[in-house]
Amino acid sequence: MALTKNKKVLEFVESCSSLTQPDNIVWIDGSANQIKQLKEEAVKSGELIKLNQNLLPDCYLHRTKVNDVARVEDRTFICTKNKDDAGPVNYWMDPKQAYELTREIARGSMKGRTMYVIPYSMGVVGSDFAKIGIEVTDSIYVVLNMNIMTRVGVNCLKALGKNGDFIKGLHAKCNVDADNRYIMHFPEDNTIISVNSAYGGNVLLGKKCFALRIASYLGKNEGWMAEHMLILGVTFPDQTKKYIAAAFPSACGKTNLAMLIPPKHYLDKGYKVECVGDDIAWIRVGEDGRLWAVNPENGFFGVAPGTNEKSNLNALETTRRGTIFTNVALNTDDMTVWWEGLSEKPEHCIDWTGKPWNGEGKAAHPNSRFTAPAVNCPCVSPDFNSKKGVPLSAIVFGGRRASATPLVYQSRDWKHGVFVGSAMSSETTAAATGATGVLRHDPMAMKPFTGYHMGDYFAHWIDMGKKIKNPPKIFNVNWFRQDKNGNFMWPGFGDNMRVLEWILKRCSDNPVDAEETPIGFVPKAEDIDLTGLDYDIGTLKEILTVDKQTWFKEAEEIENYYNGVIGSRIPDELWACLNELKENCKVTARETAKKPAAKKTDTAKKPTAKSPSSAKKATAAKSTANKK
Ligand code: GTP
Ligand code: SPV
Ligand code: MN
Repeated sequence: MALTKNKKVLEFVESCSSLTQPDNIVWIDGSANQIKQLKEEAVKSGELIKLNQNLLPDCYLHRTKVNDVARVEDRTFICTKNKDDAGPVNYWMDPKQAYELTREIARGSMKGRTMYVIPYSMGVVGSDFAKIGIEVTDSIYVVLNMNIMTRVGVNCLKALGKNGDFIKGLHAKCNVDADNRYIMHFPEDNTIISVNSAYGGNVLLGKKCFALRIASYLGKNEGWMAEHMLILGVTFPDQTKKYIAAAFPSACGKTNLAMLIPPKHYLDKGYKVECVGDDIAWIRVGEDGRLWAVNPENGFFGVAPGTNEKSNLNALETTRRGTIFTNVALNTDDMTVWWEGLSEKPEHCIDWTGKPWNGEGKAAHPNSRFTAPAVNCPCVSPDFNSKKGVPLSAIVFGGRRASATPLVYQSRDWKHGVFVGSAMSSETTAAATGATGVLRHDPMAMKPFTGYHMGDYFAHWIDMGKKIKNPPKIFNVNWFRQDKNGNFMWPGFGDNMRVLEWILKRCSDNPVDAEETPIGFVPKAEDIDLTGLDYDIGTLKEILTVDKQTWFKEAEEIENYYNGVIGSRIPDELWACLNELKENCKVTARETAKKPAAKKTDTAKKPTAKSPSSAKKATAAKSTANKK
């Protein structure tokens, strides 16, 4: 029975059911009883495997089809009337064509199946920040995951009232046919249609589809920001608190940083790190002129491989009850789960494809995941359900860079920070289909998630800066520098606290000193606390070094990207920063002679940047690379 009198909701549900022709329609009310029944049904049908209920109470394993294990960026479309509005880094399809195509695919596809109607809220139900969505789906897996990842049920319909608007989402699993898989976004209609997948980001429509792609578009028009960012709080020994938001591309360390356990001497002193969010932040300017962030989600859809007691104990603890595992291995001796990096290999296990594992290849898919409720997390922040969110002291960008990018550096100001974000590149990971380990541009970690033109997105960041009286400081980190043998040069994980401490010391009224380099401020090696760590300060110095020649090449690469890919909508402020970077990195003949070129401590003399417009002309004439 319909759970609302909201005509728009009823019409939407009716239009979905007349298209897909399900045998039954079930409204998800969010009650524990209904969820329990759905789990039982899914276990019966084989969609879920019940795990050892003593060791992992209320935990289940799900395996997807082998052709359906990650986001499909090349089948994800932004369907704006005007192609230009989707911009150069999104795939675009004409909305009329996209509706027709996906409707044809979905037509009659729920015959013999049940259609579930999931009312959900991104953000605390009824808060100023929150937005309601309705996802219609024929997958119990989707219902159960959405029930963990978002706030689901009748409350959301109540909050919507009789006339409220919502984001429409239709998911039809169809035959999970990769050749007819489409993830369509219609930002101008607040609508998402997903067909022929049953995996994570392709089908949990509240997450990347709504909370980033559609929300970024809404944010641009309404003056706020939807970002691919974790949010964490640091409590200092004197009990003051500061908050950081950090944008890293998929599978580049957000969940791990958000839940980090500081090294022992920090804990002994009284430091504490708490998790507000691990993937998405909705950010607004508060009345006090600061940026305030909320996490619109209610759970974690985290990468399983590499998660262990040492790397991320908090994540592991979070997954010990009420969790759905996707594409991990099944330890058949005790009906628990296993993945690479968790522990010693189990004696008997079934791999993620459902076959006995003989020790060759991966037992768990590299993009296998856990879906776990945020309330389970031992370090979840008391601000997790705060309606107004948390004030940000720092924004941190970061990516997976084997070389070039230092462990940490600070931008000179908001505009330069926006430039640093826009210039991000990172090596691709298993979170999306396609080759891994390929360096690609991923501005603000939003390349796959911006629902409009990337140049306008940069401009929106610049515009936001004008509205923030007390902006957070902007930094860039890189936990992934490698030596010539391919070993990581920084211990990472909990030890990243040492870098966070420096970042927050730079945000204090009495900031710790730093060295100015061509790309921004880097720490003096002795200002990174290495207490309790067996780590060579020489290595630290190496990963803090900014090599001018390397960065000159990097600047040229950014210029190619600006010119050849993003194009004319890039704001002048960013061209000015690019020119400044190039100027800063020009190596004089004398410097070439006494290589390696490194930090300059003389901050007084700054090169004059070319005027943005003349720079634009000059570069536009030069570059033809990277047209897409
Ligand atoms: P998504 O959920 O896809 O957005 O990924 P994420 O950004 O949350 O990444 P996550 O924290 O799950 O980490 C992804 C992978 O990077 C895992 O295999 C981690 O073990 C590894 N990783 C995370 N943090 C660090 C770090 O500080 N150093 C190193 N070397 N690896 C890390
Ligand atoms: C990511 O790829 O950034 C994820 C996983 O968080 S998914 O939800 O599949 O997008
Ligand atoms: Mn994550």
